Amino acid sequence: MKETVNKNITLALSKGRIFEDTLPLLEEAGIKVSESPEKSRKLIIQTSDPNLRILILRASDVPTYVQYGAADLGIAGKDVLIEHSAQQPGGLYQPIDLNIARCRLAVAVRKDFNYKDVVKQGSRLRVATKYIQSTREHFAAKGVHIDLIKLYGSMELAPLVGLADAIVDVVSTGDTLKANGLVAVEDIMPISSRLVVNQASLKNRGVFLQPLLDAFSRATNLHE
Ligand code: PRT
Ligand code: MG
Repeated sequence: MKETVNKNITLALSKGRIFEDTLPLLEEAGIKVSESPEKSRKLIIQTSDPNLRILILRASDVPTYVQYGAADLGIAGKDVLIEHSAQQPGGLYQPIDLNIARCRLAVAVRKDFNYKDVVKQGSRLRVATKYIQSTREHFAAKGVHIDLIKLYGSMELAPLVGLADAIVDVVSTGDTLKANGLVAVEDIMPISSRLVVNQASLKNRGVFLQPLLDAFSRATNLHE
C-alpha cells in the first residue's frame, strides 16, 4: 500500500502582538489569514494556503504544543522559551530569531525603594515574577539572595501593596511601570520572538516546512 504523506502544517501563535507581527512574515510567503482571532474567537484559523492552519494559544502554551507535535511550528518570546525549557527540556528546534515583539526583561522597583543600597548591604530581596528561571539565574549570577514569589500577571501591583520589593517583567515602552510609580533598575536581557519547530516534523516533513522557514528568514532579514 502506498503511504500517504501528510502535507498539512500547523503553526501555533498567540493572539495580540505576536499574531499581528507574524502577519507580514506570512505575507512574505504569499499567505493570507482568513480571519482575525480577536474578532472571530476561533481557536483554529485557516489560511489562503489549504495546507497551513494556525492555532491560537496562550503565549506560554505555544512551546508545549510544538514540543508534543500538536503543532509543527510556533512563534514564542525568548522570555517564554527560557521558562518552558527549564520545565520541559528538549524537543524544540529554534532556527530563527524573527526579531518581532521586541522588549526587554528588567528588574523594577518602587521609585522610593533604594535598590542599590539593599543589594550592596546583602539583604534578602523579595522578587515577584512569572519568570522564575530567568530571575533565579540573574540574581544567582550577581550573588544576591532572593525570595521568589511566583505570579501569573499584573506583576506591577506587587511592590505597591508590599507583596515584593522588586519585580522582574518584560518592559516595552515603560509606560506601565511609569503609570504605577515603578522604575526599571536593571536590564536582564533583550527579548524577541523566535520560531520554534518540532524536531520530528522537521525530520519527517521538512520538505513541506522548508518554504515557510525560508520565507520567514527572508522576511526577517528584510525588516532588519
Ligand atoms: O497576556 P498573557 O498572560 O496571555 O501572556 P503574555 O503576556 O506572555 O503574552 P502576550 O501575548 O502579552 O506577549 C507575548 C510576548 O510578547 C511575550 O512573551 C514577550 O516576549 C513579548 N512582548 C513584547 C511583551 C511586551 N512586549 C510587553 N510589553 N509581552 C508583554 N508585555 C507586557 C508587560 O508584561 C507589561 O505588563 O506589557 C506591559 C508593559 O508594556 P509597556 O509598553 O508599558 O512597557
Ligand atoms: Mg500579556
